Amino acid sequence: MKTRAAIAVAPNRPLEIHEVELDGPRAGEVLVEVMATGICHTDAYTLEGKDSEGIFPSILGHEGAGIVREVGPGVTSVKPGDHVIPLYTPECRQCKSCLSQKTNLCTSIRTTQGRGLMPDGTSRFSLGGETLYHYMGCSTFSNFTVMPEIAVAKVREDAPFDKICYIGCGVTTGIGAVIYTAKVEPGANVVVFGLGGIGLNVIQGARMVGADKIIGVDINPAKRAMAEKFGMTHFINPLEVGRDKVVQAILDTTDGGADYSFDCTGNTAVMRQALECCHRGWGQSIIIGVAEAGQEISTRPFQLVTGRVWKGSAFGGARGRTDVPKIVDWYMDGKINIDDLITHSMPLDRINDAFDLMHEGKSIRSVVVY
Ligand code: NAD
Ligand code: AHE
Ligand code: ZN
Repeated sequence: MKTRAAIAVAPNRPLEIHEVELDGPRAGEVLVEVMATGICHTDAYTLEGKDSEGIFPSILGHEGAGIVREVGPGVTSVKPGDHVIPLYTPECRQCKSCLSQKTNLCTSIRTTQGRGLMPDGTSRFSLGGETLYHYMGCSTFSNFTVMPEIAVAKVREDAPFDKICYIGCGVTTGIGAVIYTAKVEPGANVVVFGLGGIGLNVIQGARMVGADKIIGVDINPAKRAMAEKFGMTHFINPLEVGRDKVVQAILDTTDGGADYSFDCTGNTAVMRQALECCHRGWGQSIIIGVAEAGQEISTRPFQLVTGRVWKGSAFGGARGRTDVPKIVDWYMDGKINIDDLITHSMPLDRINDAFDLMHEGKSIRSVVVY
């Protein structure tokens, strides 16, 4: 079939809208009509050529919601008409990782996914005979896409696509990092570096679990008002206090250091500050931000010897097929706020505007509605 898609033709070039060819679902796969997709900073990072797994030409996008239109042979868990959220972290429930119950990082199709291919090693997308590669196993910047059955979460049908698409990455990543990865307890002091589409969801998760102080750190003062609305109690602008004084300011505000900190910037210097602002003996720092290929983190080992813990979190530690439908329920029950974080909406033709708004610091989340 033909479908409209935004193609990443090469690094640092605007996405190009084309009618592309899409082959139908093979065994274990489903055809999804994408109804809406968010634009995450990770899409921008890959488009800028910073992703060691970035492949061109490809169809980016990994924060979508849509409807199953066709299923391939052997598919049993979803049927045409089901509403789904594509999962860049699938949940096969059979691999060593899924069975361990120690991680959400299902490994069953990770190798082909990282090469821009479906699990059988081929792409379903092409243009004029040239292969177009999938992205994070999702490619939601296409009106129709093909997904492995294990990489879609079936969700309730009364939830609006233009809001719940954000649960496909940002909402789950931020809230999940608090509740599944860090397991923040009531009364804890929390610091969030980077108050964008992810960091604001960390703040909302911290407020949900009853954190005490929620300190936000961002170089863009325009992010302050929204962060306060979502539960931030203290704001630090490194450009005002001085980048080298951020850690001390947090130690002073928290009587010795944060119980939990979260990096939502992808900046390795910030990641170091996020670790070093943690309380001696027990403070945990969770890396969510994705750093450019080749970057490395560093600190004095003494920081770890004295009890601070450095962790990472992908997709908030959430098990997609199990946890995503529950998060959709939380939204529909009014327990979490998504609407206020979606600051911009546009048709696919204007998707490049979403990247501009992100880089200018003017949006939290932009959503393309097909
Ligand atoms: P965003 O652009 O919406 O937000 C980033 C925020 O960080 C902005 O408010 C920006 O002003 C702030 N910032 C940048 N440099 C800073 C600095 N030096 N100090 C303080 N604040 C700074 O991006 P986003 O969509 O929220 O994504 C944030 C990061 O999380 C990205 O690196 C993205 O790739 C990553 N991410 C990771 C996962 C995961 O599963 N681990 C999931 C989604 C996104
Ligand atoms: N491809 C990159 C790594 C990118 C990365 O870390 N992605 C996160 C999700 S970001 C969503 O916005 C993730 O889930 N990582 C776990 C995984 O298996 O990819 C690289 O460095 O090669
Ligand atoms: Zn994302």
